[in-house]
Amino acid sequence: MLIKKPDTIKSSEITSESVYQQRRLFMKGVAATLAVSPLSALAAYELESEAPRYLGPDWMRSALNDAKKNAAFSTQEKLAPYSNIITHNNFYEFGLSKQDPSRRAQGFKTDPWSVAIEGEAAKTGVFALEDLLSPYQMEERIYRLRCVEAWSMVIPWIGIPLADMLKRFEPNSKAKYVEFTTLYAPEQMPGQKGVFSTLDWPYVEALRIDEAMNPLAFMATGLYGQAMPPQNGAPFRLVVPWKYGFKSIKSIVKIRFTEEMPITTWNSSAPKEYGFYANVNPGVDHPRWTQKTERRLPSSLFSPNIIDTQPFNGYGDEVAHLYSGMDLRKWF
Ligand SMILES: Nc1nc2c(c(=O)[nH]1)N[C@H]1C(S)=C(S)[C@@H](COP(=O)(O)O)O[C@H]1N2
Ligand SMILES: [Mo]
Repeated sequence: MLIKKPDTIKSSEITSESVYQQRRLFMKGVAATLAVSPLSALAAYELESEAPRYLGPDWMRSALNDAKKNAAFSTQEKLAPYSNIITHNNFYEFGLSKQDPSRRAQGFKTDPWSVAIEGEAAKTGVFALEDLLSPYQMEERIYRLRCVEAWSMVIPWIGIPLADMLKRFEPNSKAKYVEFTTLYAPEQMPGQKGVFSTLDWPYVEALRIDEAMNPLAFMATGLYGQAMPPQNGAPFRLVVPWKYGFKSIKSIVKIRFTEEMPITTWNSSAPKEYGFYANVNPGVDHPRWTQKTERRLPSSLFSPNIIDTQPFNGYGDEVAHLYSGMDLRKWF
């Protein structure tokens, strides 16, 4: 994000209309009015034949397939096409351009996967991802994702509420923050290797504990009825829809409960540009991007699809109370 200039959107970042026409997706059987209804995730979206399939490990498949659609955490807005979600990515471990992750992450090894739980909690240790996820019913939630670069898309994620997972570790009264760390594996992640690297690795993000426990905060293991593609942060990633996308850290290997505010990657790299809170806020511009509007993908030169940005990305009813009394211009 540091490398972008304000007035230039590279044409390579704007997916052409023809791509969408070639790759139209057909949805079937997803109308749901009940609060929670079966999704049969792997069959819910009929992807066009050339779309890559991400099935995930055997143990995850039935959990994904049994995912329930959670209508309380959904939206009627148009989904971004699958092809768009899996080819327009920010995942600097695999390169700086939007297309690098989908090209370079395909061999990324995501199974077996383990996650270290550390810090201010009664139950800590290293857990196999399978054991972390197996107690929970997976659900599908359709969220807006708003990048600080002023583009956004609507994505149907599959996963579990973050709070449900965190509570199981019994965080203690000193647990004021939750820190998340991405895998460090330069032999697999070319962006982590030296010279062209813009960030300190591994990538780290964090939430205040009450943010992490908010019902909107989500751990995703899939999208569009499939397992999480590697370029989107397989095998599991955070999704915090009311914050800029950089908070939604991918491919997590460590979760740590802390008393002090953790040092996070983008905040420490450019503290005047990327705040710790990073709540979507049309009232506070980034030095290089106005945050008043956003380009909702799919967008093209002829149909840029610019829309107004909403405070908290439209999730104010659910989360504004977390910040009552805080000056959000200061705590941006
Ligand atoms: N580990 C890691 N997580 C990351 C990033 C990254 O570079 N590395 N990029 C972030 C940014 S800036 C955005 S906008 C979202 C993009 O998620 P997507 O590619 O699934 O759309 O991932 C976030 N999570
Ligand atoms: Mo982003």
